[in-house]
Amino acid sequence: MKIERIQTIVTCPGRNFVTVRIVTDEGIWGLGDATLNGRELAVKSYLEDHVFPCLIGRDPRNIEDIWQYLYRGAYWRRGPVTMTAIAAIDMALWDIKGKLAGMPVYQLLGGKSRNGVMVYGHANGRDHEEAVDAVHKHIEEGFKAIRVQSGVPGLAKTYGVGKGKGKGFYEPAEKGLPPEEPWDTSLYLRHTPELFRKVREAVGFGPHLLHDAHHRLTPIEAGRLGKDLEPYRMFWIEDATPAENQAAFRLIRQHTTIPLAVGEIFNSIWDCKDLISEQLIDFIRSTIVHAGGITHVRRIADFAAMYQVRTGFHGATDLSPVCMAAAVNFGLWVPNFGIQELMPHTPLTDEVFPHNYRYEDGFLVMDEVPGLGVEIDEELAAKYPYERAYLPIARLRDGSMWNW
Ligand code: CS2
Ligand code: MG
Repeated sequence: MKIERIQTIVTCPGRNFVTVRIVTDEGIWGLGDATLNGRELAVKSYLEDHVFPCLIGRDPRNIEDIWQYLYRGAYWRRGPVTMTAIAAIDMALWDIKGKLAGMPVYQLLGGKSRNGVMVYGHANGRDHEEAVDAVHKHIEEGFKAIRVQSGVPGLAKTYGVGKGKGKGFYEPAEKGLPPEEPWDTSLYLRHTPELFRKVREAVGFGPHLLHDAHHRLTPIEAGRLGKDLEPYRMFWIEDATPAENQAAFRLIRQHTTIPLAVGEIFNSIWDCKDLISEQLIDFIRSTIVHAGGITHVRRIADFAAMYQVRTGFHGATDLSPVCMAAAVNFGLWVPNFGIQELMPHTPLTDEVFPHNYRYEDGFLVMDEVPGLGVEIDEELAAKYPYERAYLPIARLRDGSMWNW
């Protein structure tokens, strides 16, 4: 069997997605997600101009060899563009292998360890009251775990909070050039514990509550936030501080027992080796599309399992339904599963990417379908061409760049 044709499909049904389709000489095809928010076209070029020519004619069943060929053979290793490109090829090859074997990818990984993957939804509000309303709505919809973000009084706009009222579709990336938003850590640290006091008061201690600090705190500020949120029994605090310096988490651990989650911007096991082996985190969020595909994330998960660190995959709107299908397959199998993020795609996106996974009472479930269980409607996708869009940038009142 040989790889006969490979293409990228770029579409923007509300937000940009880059998808890879690999077709074999026996007509079996596989899909992979290659979407890197705000840098989509860089991955497209990396694939088309450098990777595709090297894969034509190769045996798609040799997933591991192709992974090593693209990682070691590139000479230049790691990084978000490279590892997203490798991830897209890897996902498509697992999709093909599942179809060849006539079974879902989770069966190839080792079968089901659970019947569904528990997800957390996004409850956000422009103020605490709206956020509490959004939490209630998620509970009504069966969510067992809810991430809560709210506007911060005194800040015009806060990351993670949509323009609309509470629940509904929120897209962090904005069309045009990167929006620059004011940030003030002291306001945020003053109001966030108050938010969770109100949420627990309103809904009790049943639901799991999560919060994303979006890399906006220094290690000691993160330690303080953790201490202040301890009474509210958080499931996790996410991206409390940037993790380039993995040792920074030692300081946070010294001050709080709140579970820590990190890794949505990680691209390889090297980004989290120390965080995991020193027990500095409790959940690893590096996900299939940005960390080298199923083949590499399986290594990260297996390594994490040795330290009782569980998976908490990133699942925001910029991870396409192709990545979500791969994540659900992975989540059904992985022994040290923790939780899966679920930010709803728009109905149009779901139409462009028909998929088998579905939400049921707080979980994502899927049927026994060969491969990843996702497709792309190329005709519909072609109606929505790429539109330049970027994630927001934070600046302090004095104009300094923040986002450490
Ligand atoms: C966020 C995302 O969902 C999350 O945890 O951190 O909104 C994230 O900022 C975007 O997915 C980045 O592309
Ligand atoms: Mg996040």
